Amino acid sequence: MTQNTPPIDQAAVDLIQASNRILLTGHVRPDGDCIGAEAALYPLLKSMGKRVHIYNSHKPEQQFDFLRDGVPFEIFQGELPEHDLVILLDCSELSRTADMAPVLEALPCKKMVIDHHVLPETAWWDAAIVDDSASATGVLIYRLAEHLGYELPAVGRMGVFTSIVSDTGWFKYSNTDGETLRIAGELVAKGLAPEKIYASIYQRKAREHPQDVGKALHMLTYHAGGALATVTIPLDAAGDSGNLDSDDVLDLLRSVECVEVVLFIREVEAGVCKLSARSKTDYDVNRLARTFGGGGHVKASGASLKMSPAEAEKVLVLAAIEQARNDSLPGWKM
Ligand SMILES: [Mn+2]
Repeated sequence: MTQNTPPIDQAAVDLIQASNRILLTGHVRPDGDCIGAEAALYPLLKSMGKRVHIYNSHKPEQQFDFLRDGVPFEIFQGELPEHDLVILLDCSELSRTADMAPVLEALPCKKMVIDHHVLPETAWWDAAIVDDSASATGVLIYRLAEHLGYELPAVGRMGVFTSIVSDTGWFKYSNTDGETLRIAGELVAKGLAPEKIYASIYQRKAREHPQDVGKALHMLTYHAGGALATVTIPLDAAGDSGNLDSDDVLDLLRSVECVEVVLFIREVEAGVCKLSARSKTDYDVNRLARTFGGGGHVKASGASLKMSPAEAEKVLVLAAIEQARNDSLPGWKM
């Protein structure tokens, strides 16, 4: 453990130990951190003799299929089996599970949150393992395994590593701390092959992928003298906005020297836009996303906006510039 690592909350450990049937879930369109944390927690709980199910609103992307080895990911289809405990991973509000939320809420069982995002003001859960300074939810699972003296099996180790690399941009972002690298080092020392995970997650794109990136970049606009970049993708005539991984565009735009903040806005259904916001400076995109009912981290946040893509871009750009003005950021030409 690093010096500032908070201890695992004993109430959370007690609740896990007292529960026999445990359901794991996470946010919609689960990312590598969410899927990785589930793949790590599943065998840990199984080894404790628990009956465990994983239910998500969407199935894991194909790029994470190496985490399916012995880990049954089920898709929510309106009903959930009975449980003693639901553990919500990589988010802290049931609404982030979309369609599952009302069903989860109605379950007469205990609820736990394991998350590293900035938390909502009211703690509605029965117990939690939370630390918004942790680089990934997978780090919290690794801490829990360490706390319990449990050795993660290969799939669990790949789960934690996938969590970490997904949320640190393969160790590039400022959340890459000593603990993150220590854990990654321990996983590699135990036999994990980073290049295999890299190839699976990042090097299996479809042949159309480069053209999709090209198309998205046609929608690039700079604002505030170049400190702010937006890429807005509306639905096409067929009602599709592609399935481009926002990071493919966000990474590229962050590489531009003057750019401090990138907003990737995609219309996911008619009149509903999903925002992915990234900052490479001290600009707090969590604050920006919260203005629109979203949230996340200081440097990576998201939100869902019920408006047209043009309207979403307009209000987001205005709000982003307003925030820069309030904070008197020098790089922003207003
Ligand atoms: Mn995460």
